[in-house]
Amino acid sequence: MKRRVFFASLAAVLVPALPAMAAKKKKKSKADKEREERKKKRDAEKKAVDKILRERDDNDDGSLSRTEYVENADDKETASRLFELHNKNRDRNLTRSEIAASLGFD
Ligand SMILES: [Ca+2]
Ligand SMILES: [Ca+2]
Repeated sequence: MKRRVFFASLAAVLVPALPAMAAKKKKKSKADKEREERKKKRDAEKKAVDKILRERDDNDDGSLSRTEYVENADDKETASRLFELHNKNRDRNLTRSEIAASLGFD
């Protein structure tokens, strides 16, 4: 009798948990993995661009002017050339996407 009560209690605890356990064991699909990889890459890109902007974006407009880019660099001559190289649309600023590209993100 005691044993029956024990198993009944055990079942009462385990049965509601079964769907959750099954869900945890579910293997990640290829699409899930690819989605996670893209998210990781986006997060890394955002983090890297945010860091550059924190360090150099003096007027906090979310982009880098030539002055901000060059004046905050150690090697100003190289920075000047890099600004030209990465400023793809030839305007006055490096946008987030241009900064990301300059860091090797595509
Ligand atoms: Ca700026
Ligand atoms: Ca630009």
